[in-house]
Amino acid sequence: MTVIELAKYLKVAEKITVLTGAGVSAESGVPTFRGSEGLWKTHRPERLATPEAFTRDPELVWEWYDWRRRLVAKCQPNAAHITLATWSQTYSKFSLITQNVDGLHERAGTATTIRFHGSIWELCCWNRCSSSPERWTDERVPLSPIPPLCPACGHLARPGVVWFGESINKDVLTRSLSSADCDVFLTIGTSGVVYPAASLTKEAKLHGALTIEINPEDTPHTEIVDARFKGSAAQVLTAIEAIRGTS
Ligand code: BV8
Repeated sequence: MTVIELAKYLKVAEKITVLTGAGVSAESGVPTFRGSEGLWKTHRPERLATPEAFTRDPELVWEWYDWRRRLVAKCQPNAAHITLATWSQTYSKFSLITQNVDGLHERAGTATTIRFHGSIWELCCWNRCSSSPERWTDERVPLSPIPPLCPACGHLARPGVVWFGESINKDVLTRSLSSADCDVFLTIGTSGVVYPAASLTKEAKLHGALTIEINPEDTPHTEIVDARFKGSAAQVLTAIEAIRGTS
């Protein structure tokens, strides 16, 4: 399938769903997780992105998240985020499910982003105390003190993200599964190794959606999608929009 053919298909499609991963933010300067310069290169996931790691050393985990918050705060949405934001404002039935926690889709203007793994800009009470909201936004960079505390009960606060071994929010999972029933499902910038997010592409295929992958590398999705576009999210999406947006 060519970019022109996909652009023409998108022009007449009604329901579009996009699943994004860290690759979409790579061109904004946010390191991916598993790439050669990735976040996991110097930090092992089980040492930082699990409840056990947080129990063992909350300060180490918070130092990693604060470092990521400070890095992301200096980054800007790139052409991929901006094109997807345009689509979110163009299609009445558009869903964007992101595994990213950086908030760049929202900053680009995609209003209703389904945050599959939560947000690095939100905190929760580690004790889940009844006097604090389930999660709250705190965009201070740097955070102080580290580790931050729950303003209601004074105990530890935790990052508002989903760690390995933690379940996806039920409402988020339900909304994501129902958005997989669409005309076109695009999987963009994800290595497709983290579940259950990675199962959404197959879910869309089962619903009969046209499934598309945009990624410079092969992934487990590559052999199941209907068409793959080998390239960067910003370049491929810009090329598609140049045709879709004018034809
Ligand atoms: C759960 C936290 C139930 C926030 C993250 C089967 C079913 C269910 C669960 C499992 C299962 N098998 C295993 C599990 C357990 C586990 C899992 O999937 N493990 C994997 C590693 C095998 N899943 C879970 O624990 C999930 N919970 O299932 O609950 C349960 C409960 C108890 C026990 C079992 C099950 C929760 C997973 C959430 C983990 N949290 N992040 C944070 O700190 O950020 S995961 C982390 O990986 C990020 O969220 C990230 O989004 C996610 C996926 O990574 P990618 O986004 O794909 O990034 P990556 O670097 O890997 O790849 C980047 C890609 O971009 C590459 O392909 C590259 O080629 C491409 N790229 C690079 N540049 C560009 C580009 N593409 C386009 N343009 C470019 N310029």
